[in-house]
Amino acid sequence: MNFHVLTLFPDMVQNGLNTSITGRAIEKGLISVNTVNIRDFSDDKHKRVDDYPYGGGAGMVMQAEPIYKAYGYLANHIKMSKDDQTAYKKPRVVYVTPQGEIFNQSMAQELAAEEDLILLCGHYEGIDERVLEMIVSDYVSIGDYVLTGGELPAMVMIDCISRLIPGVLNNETSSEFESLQDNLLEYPQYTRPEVFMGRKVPEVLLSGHHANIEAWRRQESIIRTYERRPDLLEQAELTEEEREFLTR
Ligand code: 6GU
Repeated sequence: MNFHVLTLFPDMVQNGLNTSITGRAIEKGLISVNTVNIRDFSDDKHKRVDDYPYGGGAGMVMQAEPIYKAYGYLANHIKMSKDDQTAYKKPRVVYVTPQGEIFNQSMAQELAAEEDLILLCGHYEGIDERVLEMIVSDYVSIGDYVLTGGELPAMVMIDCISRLIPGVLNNETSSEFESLQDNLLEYPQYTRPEVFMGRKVPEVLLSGHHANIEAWRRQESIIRTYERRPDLLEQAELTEEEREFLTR
């Protein structure tokens, strides 16, 4: 999968993702992260990309033209990289903004099916609405808080989507049975030593009895979700018995 990021801070995005699991995924060719610096498409002699808002008010607004040109350059670059240009379909363009739909695991799964994904990162007070109307297909936020720019949210989305792509995680199945896929939180995990500062690993995990271990983990997942994220339980698929257990 190819991620394309329209940004004023390409180094931030590259440095953040060239490391660890995403870095290895890039090396293996499973994903690519292409950054386009919006500033390179400013025709201003001082390379300005922002201006005062019409109507007044605090802050600056990113101008339409550099973003439109950067997008045009990128869309052409993507098209030309394809073997069959007649089969080319316009990639989705995600504008990362606190005004978007809240990103979640099912959105990540949906986006992981795309061959190319363009992420547009804003700064300052926002972007001229006209260029958004022209190029953006999806508005996505990573949560109800405000950040200084869209780069971190774009990196969050790329990280989350990448680990769903086959081969990115060492363990082929480790992204299948985990938190949130099924609207349940993960069960607690333990590793050596068996006793840490007087605290023992739960006996069942040392028993070697796989059915009991599965049952214990399922129960711990449900209890943990009930305690920490009761809002998720409504969406979770629980048996009648499990629902009843929670009402006790
Ligand atoms: Cl996607 N962008 C910015 N600038 N702030 C955010 C956000 C996005 N999601 C939460 N806060």
